[in-house]
Amino acid sequence: MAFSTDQHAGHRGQAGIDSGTGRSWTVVGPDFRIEVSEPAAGVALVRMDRPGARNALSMPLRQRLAETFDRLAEDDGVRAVVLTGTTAAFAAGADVRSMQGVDPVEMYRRHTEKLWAAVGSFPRPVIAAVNGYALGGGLELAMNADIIVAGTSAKLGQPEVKLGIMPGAGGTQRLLRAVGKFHAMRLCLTGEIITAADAERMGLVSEVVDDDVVESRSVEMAAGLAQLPVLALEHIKEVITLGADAPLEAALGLERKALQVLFASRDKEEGMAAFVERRQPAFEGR
Ligand code: CO8
Repeated sequence: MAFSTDQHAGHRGQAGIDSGTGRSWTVVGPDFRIEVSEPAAGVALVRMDRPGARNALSMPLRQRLAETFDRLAEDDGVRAVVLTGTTAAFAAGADVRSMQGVDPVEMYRRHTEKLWAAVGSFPRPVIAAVNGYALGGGLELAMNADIIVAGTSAKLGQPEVKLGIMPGAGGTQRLLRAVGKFHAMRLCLTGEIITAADAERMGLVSEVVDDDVVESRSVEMAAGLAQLPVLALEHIKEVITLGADAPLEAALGLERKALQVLFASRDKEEGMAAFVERRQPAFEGR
């Protein structure tokens, strides 16, 4: 299915395929679109839609998604991002058709790790709002977010083994770190697809809500984050992300240093003054 290009072009990231202005734009690919909107102040909602393929992550879709996150990262006014798909699927994995007949050198040259890094290293909070399938590369993408909100009907898993391959963009390692050896082994070895309730029990998702409020709940959470002091948010995210794989003493040192840095921020003075004076704080992001 081909999407038509919006004629009201405001921004053009790449030759004639982006349209829109400010914090709302649409990326139009050959068989997908990525819609960016600002549903609340400081919140970017990024919606992937590749109809007919359960949002399978083709290389063009991955590349444009990475560019979208790079562009959002440059905008200090974007305080939190909600990444979502459609009601049918967050993403059903890497595009299986695009991997048929592909050799190892081509797989290497795709450098998909760089594309996911645009999401994983986004400096401010990212919430994955998951409806439907989050499988294989789709679950790997969700695990690059900081918070996962899933609908009750969501289905998650790493089914790559059934294709004769294995996860290759964090599905073994991020999953291991998120849920521990025995759940990670079960999911990756069996390829079993689990429910949102099972995922919540094993700590793979942050919150499970009714399917029809996944997006609104995620935006509500992001809007709350967008009101908080951004330097504190960025430091918390950085310390949890980097600290997860560091020795405990080093990670605790990183935590202390980050806290000490925040004592140089105007928002720290404002937050504490507002508490003592029993008023709402007016954070500046400085
Ligand atoms: N890739 C390509 N096309 C897909 C994919 C996919 N991952 N998933 C679904 N589609 C397509 C189907 O082929 C079908 O297309 P068509 O109508 O033209 O035949 C269409 O989407 C609808 O799919 P279904 O008819 O199968 O819909 P159902 O609702 O019956 O089932 C499922 C939905 C359960 C999601 C099913 O489609 C499915 O099992 N999909 C594949 C899931 C999967 O195996 N994902 C893992 C892929 S491998 C991976 O992600 C990691 C590889 C490691 C690489 C890392 C770096 C590149």
